[in-house]
Amino acid sequence: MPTLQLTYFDSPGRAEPIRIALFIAKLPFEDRRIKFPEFAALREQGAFPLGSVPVLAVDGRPIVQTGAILRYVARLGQTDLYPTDPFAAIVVDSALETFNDTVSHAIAPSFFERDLDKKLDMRRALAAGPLALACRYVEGLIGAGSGPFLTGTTLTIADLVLGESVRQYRSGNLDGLSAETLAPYPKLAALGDAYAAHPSVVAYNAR
Ligand SMILES: N[C@@H](CCC(=O)N[C@@H](CS)C(=O)NCC(=O)O)C(=O)O
Repeated sequence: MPTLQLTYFDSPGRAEPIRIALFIAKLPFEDRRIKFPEFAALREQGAFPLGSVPVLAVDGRPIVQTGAILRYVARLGQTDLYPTDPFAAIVVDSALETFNDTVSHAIAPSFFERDLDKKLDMRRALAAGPLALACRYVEGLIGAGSGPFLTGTTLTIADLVLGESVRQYRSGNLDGLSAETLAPYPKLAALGDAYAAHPSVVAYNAR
C-alpha cells in the first residue's frame, strides 16, 4: 500500500470529501494541515504542481485535482464510492465537477470580499445564477434515480462533495447562504440529510 499524505488548509473546503473518502476506505494517511503563510512559502518553493491544494503525495509523488484524487482513493480502497457502471460514473463525475469546479470557482471571489454588503450582493448573485443552475441540474440527476443519494442508496464520492456543500450552506458559516438557499431543491436537501446521517459520515465526525 502506498504512503499517502494529504496537504490542505486547516479547513474542510475541497479536502474534506477526500479526508472522508480516505476514512471510509480505511487508508492510513498523513492529514497535513497548513496555515496560509506556510502555504505561500511552500508554493514559492514549487511544492505544489499547480500552485494550489489539495495535494495528495502518493509515495512522495505530488498529485493534484480533487476529482482525480477522490476517484483514486475510491479505487485504491476497493470501496463502492465510485461506480463501475459507465453511466453511473459519468453522473457521479458530472455532479462532482459541477460543485467542485463550477460552483467553487463562482463562489471564490466572494471569499476575498471584506465589505459585508458587497459580499452579500455577490452571494445573492451566486445563489440566483451559477448556484441555482448547478442545484437545478443536480436536483434533476438525483430525481432520475431512486435516491436518497445521487445514484441510489450507495454513497459515492459525488455525495461526499454534495453533502459537504449542503452542510456548509446549512452551517451559517457562509454569509448569505443558508438552508433557505436549498429550499427549492428538496432532493438535494434530502441528500444532505442522508449524507449527515450516513453511518460512515457520523463515525468520521465522531472520531
Ligand atoms: N482544480 C483544483 C483546484 C484547486 C484550488 O483551487 N484550490 C484552492 C483551495 S480550495 C487553492 O489552492 N487556492 C489558493 C490559490 O490558488 O492561491 C482542484 O479541484 O483540486
